[in-house]
Amino acid sequence: MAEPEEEYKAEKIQVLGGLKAVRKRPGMYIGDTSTRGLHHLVYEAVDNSIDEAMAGFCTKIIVKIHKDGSVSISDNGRGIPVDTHPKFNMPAVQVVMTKLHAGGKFDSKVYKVAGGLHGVGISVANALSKELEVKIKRNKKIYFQKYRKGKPISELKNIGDTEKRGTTVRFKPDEEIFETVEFHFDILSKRLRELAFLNKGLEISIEDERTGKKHDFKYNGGIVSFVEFMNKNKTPLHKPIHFEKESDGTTVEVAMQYNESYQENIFSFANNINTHEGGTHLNGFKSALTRAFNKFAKSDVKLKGDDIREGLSAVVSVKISDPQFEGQTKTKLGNSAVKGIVASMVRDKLETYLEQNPKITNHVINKIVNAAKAREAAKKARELTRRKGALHRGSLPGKLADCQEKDASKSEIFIVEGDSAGGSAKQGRDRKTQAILPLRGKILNVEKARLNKIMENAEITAMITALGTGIGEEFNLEKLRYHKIVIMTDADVDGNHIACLLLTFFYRYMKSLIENGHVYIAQPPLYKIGKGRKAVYIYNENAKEKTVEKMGKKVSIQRYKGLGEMNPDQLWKTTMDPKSRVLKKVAIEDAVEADDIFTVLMGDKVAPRRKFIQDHAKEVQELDV
Ligand code: 0RA
Repeated sequence: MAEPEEEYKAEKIQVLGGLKAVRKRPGMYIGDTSTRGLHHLVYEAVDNSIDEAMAGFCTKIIVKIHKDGSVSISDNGRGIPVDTHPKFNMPAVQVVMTKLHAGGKFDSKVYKVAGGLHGVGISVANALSKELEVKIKRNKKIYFQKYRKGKPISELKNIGDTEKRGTTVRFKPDEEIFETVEFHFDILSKRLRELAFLNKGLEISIEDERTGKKHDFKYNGGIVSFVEFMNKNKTPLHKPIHFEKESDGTTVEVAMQYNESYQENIFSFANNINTHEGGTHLNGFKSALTRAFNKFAKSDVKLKGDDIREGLSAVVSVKISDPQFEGQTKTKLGNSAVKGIVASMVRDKLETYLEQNPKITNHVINKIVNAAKAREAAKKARELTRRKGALHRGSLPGKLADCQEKDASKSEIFIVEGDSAGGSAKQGRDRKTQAILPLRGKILNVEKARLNKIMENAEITAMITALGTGIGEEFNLEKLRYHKIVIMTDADVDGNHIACLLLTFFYRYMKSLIENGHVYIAQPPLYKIGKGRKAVYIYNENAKEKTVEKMGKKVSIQRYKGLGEMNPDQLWKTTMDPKSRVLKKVAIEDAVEADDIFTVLMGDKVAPRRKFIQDHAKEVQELDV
């Protein structure tokens, strides 16, 4: 670990405001007060330790979820300064904990994050905590201070001696503020793993004292390890390619590796923040990629970006001093200069690489040319479908029972497994707002086919036409004819498989439908429990026991194996009626994991699928009862 070079001066800590405002309007500072906002508190604290690591003074971060519901974040950095801040006449740590946006600006190597939700400071976690304790090891001493709802309840005390250095912050979120105060190991673990990939060599561990679960992350390969991780269940075409360059205080790092699949998988980050909406760094990368490959392809036809990125897994990470975050979720990098910096670096390095590795270059270019041919064929197929459609009435598929409503925001479509359930759904529905599209048998597994093959599948083309959005380059969310797309399948193994196939299709080819919250899964009941004239529908196993107990003896239990066993009226009441139904909205919580799940479950490698099913055997059994 590096020695502290500059002596700390308390007045360098910048202060922007008080904490009252944070408790009054927490959403302004952490986004919301749901599970997401709750976990954001931990990220704020971890970000401080990461800053300390990026400055070269910290090598290890430990996050613990404690039995009492609190969480602690420890690091072995320099320790938050404890000397008196001249302006506030209190220890610097107290300024950091009680004043909004207080942070140290010491040297240009410290990349602070401006705007967005990050970087609001640990004081926000303090303001929103029932209790917070900070312990600092610094100057051979141990210091301690405790707060309640952001206010100190004791002075900073020297409580012992030590040879070590570092900071531990432990807090218990305030249940007056948050809808839930339960921390999730998996949510924290995913983000910490990502941070470990992005900060090579940094050790990050997470431990859950409630369950004994523990993960240790340390990746000496950094984002190269990240790309290997992304491709772990795919067949790579070469070893990962890695570039890194620093100029004028901007660091650009890229790792990329092609695999045999047809999916593009690029993650971009700015100052460790996942830029889900992309931005200038991603645009720079894509444009350099297109130029470099076009320089090397012998054909006179220009290769298109989409074809060049087929089967590519990549991570683009930039660290810059004044990032501008834009977009709906503030995850789009806006700094215009970054595009050119990334593009020229990637072009330069990638062209050299392609020149020096002709075998790999040929292999990849072959794949790109095949992708281009398939895309051309898909385009023809699309035109054909369109022309064929135009010959029939309107251009909607024959088996679609459309709704009367023309306003998409008030319309729903149920994609239903099988003709018989489709028939019940057609009879039971509210025909004003609900359309029904029955699917015959299983749709094509899109994980194993290119778009041209997919376009030959009648069930899929019917679905694309019904939705109205088009697909591939033509996809247009504004043309979506129904804002709710409901997948309705039997609650058995086959039904699950069909739902998975449909989800894979949406995820791979119409991802923004999922990202914009348009895709739902219907929850048909598993049982009907009756007694006399009373009947209760049961949607999960737990509720079954409870209900039977409550209703007493002599109850009749009917188990529904499929949607077809319900008459139209029952199907309406239990599964389709907006007043009483349960719909599950499909959301992508973690893009790396989502890609992996689809690859493993729907891809062509058998061994990882078997392992996944064994690992998840319990859940599978529950689905399969
Ligand atoms: C300001 C200045 C210095 C360190 C820190 C803040 C610091 C903050 C946190 C928060 C969690 N862990 C942290 N570690 C360090 C450097 C002061 C010096 O020159 O020693």
